[in-house]
Amino acid sequence: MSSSPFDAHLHVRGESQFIDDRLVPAGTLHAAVLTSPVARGRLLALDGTAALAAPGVRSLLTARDIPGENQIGGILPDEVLLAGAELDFIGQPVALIAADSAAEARSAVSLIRLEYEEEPPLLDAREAARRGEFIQPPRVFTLGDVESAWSRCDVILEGRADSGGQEHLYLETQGALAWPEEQGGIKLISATQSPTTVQRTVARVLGLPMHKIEVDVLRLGGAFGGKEDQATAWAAMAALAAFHLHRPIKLVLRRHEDMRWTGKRHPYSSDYKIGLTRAGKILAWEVTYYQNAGAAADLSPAILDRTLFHATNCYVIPNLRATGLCCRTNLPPNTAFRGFGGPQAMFVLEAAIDQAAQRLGLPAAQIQAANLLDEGYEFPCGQRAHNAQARRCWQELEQRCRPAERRQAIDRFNAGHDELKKGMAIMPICFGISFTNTMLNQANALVHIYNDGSVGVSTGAVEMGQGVHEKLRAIAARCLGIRIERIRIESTNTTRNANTSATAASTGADMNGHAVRIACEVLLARLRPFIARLAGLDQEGLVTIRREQIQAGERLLPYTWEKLIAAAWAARISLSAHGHYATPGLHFDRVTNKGEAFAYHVYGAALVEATIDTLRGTCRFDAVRIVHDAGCSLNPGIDRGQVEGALLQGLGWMTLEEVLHDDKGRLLTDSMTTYKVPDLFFAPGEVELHWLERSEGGNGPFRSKAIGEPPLMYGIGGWFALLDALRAARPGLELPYISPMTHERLLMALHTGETAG
Ligand code: LUZ
Ligand code: MOS
Repeated sequence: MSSSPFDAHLHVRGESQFIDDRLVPAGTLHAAVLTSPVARGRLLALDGTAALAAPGVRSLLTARDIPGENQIGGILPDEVLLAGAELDFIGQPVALIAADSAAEARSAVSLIRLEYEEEPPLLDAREAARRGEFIQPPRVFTLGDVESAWSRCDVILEGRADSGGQEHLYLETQGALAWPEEQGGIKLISATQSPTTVQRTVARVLGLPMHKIEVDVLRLGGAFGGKEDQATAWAAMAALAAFHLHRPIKLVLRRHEDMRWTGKRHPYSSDYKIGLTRAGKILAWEVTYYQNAGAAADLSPAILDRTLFHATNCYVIPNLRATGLCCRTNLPPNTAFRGFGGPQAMFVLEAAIDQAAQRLGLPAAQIQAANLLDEGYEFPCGQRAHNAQARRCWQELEQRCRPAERRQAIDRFNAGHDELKKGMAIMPICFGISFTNTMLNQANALVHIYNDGSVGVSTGAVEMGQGVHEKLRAIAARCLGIRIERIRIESTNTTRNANTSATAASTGADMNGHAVRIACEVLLARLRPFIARLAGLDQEGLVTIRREQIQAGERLLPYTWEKLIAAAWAARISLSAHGHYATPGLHFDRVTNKGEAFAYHVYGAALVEATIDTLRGTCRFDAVRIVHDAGCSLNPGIDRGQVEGALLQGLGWMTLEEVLHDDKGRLLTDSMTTYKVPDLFFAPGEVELHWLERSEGGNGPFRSKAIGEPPLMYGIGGWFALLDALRAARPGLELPYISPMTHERLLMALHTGETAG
């Protein structure tokens, strides 16, 4: 049963409503934001005289106008909404102008005069660490005894690996609409993955109880983690202006503003030491991650935790010490991005495995295969692998995609070509599903059966193009035994679903789907005895609803779904239910760093083949072949889209996409012409996707598995496939493990034997 997302036809016809498409009420004012022009400094004075006199301008608001707390930090209270005396990053909001039009607001912003002292910014994570600029104390995960393990190793290698940032480039930029309600309340439409976070933070900033703030989300034009925390500030600014001016306020960022002002995937720089036997068994792994957090905590501590949880990816590493340093710099606070620190950890380990393969004279794939985890394996947090599929995914990849034959074909090609060289790599993945902060693993659903038999479902799940609403529809239809067309998924709204977690951590369909299932079960538990009474049966246990047929055992009862619901309503049976789901079995101790952190893991393996042009330094991906464990998919079409999109995003992160700043902390790559993302032409020539056969299934509804983030990490194989092709062109080449492998780096490596670093 696979149908396309119910809003897909709206997207292709341009009929889907995003914030900027909403018809706004007459009298709506438009806001524009003045942000810090310097990455580090002190604000001495702000003169808004000229701005306030400009045409159409209604108001200028600064930190002084905040009636509640000037604080938007989620994990740590270290981030102001509007700057006070300290300027901490370029793009830090300082003041807000509300005007009759967006153009007037923006031109007035340029008239605000700032007086400030500029200081040299801190931009590099290692430099921040040298100066003791940490957002939190070091986090350390240990397993076994790494110190005593070194003496048992035949080879010990040390190295360094660096991976770059990544711009989310959601199609819809950050934005919000806010309007004043009776009795001082505020209603918001916000492009957020986390309506409750917006509600809580706006309440805090305005000094109001949460019940006075309503947040509604219809859909987002993409998010990828960039709207998990960072949608909040723009919503809070719109709310602040609506609060003061008693007028609806619209605040939508332009692309340049969004790229310059918002945080990205965290760049990481890491030192590692790996110890192996001669046969390639990994015995010890010591790693220090320098995470460039930017100027405030944002979600960085949680992201660093996920890095530590994924320090061993899908490999058995009995002795480990992984240290995570959350380094404060003067970049915009870096934030959630699909994978959430996991990909950074996996890149470092693959670098070490590659280095070991070179030293031992073994293929990297042999070391990878020799260390794949099995059932019962102890992860760094002490959790045991259950339903481990790492080896099955690898073996199925070998059977279906025949890497040994691909290797021979590549060697043959390389022997016959000078200008073009091919390479390949395998990337196996293991990704933990659950928020690493146990508390966040809960969701709720509200299901109404209307008295005409149609059904409205509300949950905390935000639709951002990932198809979660279509999956929830399928779950509700299956649970109730009725056609999917009867189900409508409502907007995500804080007055219908309270205290929801962000739609994040790949858990949206799992947790909200279970909540929908639970609510549907409550409804069925009311309907079944009612049906039994109607039909004069003494056993309600025989009653089922399947394909809209009301049955007692094999006997069809003379009711349609509509007739049943009309009768139940007439009999005054409640046709609304609320379901709450808390992922069972989770606990984690943040002092010992031990516990059951994840509901389950997602596994898979990808074989990536690439070709480089040794003259020009360009590259392309010829084929990516994947075996992925999607469990019992709720919608294979949606899941395929998620795998393909994540793969391309991962390949982009590893190759084309380079976030660059100058030495003053100004973003150099602030447009689509200077920041290159993969397009259709860069997509692999072939993407061959196999769902793991006879999957054991996951803990999602109907034994499905989360899909959003794990496949991004297949992209890491792209970096190593390019390295493999480079080595075919320049045997013995020694290359630092620096991602992205841009065309420039490829060219430099080919012609000078180094990468531009
Ligand atoms: N967000 C979060 C996430 O708050 N905690 C997580 O563990 C997480 N993991 C992935 C993506 N977003
Ligand atoms: Mo996230 S990186 O918002 O799942």
